[in-house]
Amino acid sequence: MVLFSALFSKLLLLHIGLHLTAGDMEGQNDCLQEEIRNLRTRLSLLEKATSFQTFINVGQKYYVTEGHAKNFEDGLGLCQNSGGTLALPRNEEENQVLSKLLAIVKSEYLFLGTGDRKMESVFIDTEGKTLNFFKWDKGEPNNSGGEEDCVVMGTGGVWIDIPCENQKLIVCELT
Ligand SMILES: [Ca+2]
Ligand SMILES: [Ca+2]
Repeated sequence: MVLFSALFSKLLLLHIGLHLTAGDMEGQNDCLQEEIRNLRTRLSLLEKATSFQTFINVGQKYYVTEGHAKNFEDGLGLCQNSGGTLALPRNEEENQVLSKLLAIVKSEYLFLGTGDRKMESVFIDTEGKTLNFFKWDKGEPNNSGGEEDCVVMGTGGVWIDIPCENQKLIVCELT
């Protein structure tokens, strides 16, 4: 009887052990699946970004351009068709990287994905949210002539409000 119960305990422990191992493997499998999903997402973003004439990476974001100059509205449509939106740096690092792209393509200005068309002096992004980061040039935004509701980045990464109808380089951001 003692022997039987010892054997039974051993079998029980073995049984539990096997279950634990199977559970561990399942957990590892989930981790691997998750990792593969993340890699696939990053790969398809990379493939999309590298299909543009010029692209530059910062964090999880790519700034991309085909070198076209358009007005704000047309630029916005162009970026939306690419599955992105007009470039808008959210911090100093992103601003520096975007200004580097401007230098690479030898352009003077590029449109940013912000403006104050809805309410003067309230600059919002393309989703209607207010901004936490700005890089205004000296004396900007000045809403010159009462008709500057769009924003460009100029040489050195400074921001300037200009009329939305001006044609400037379109850079999109992909995330
Ligand atoms: Ca304005
Ligand atoms: Ca201005």
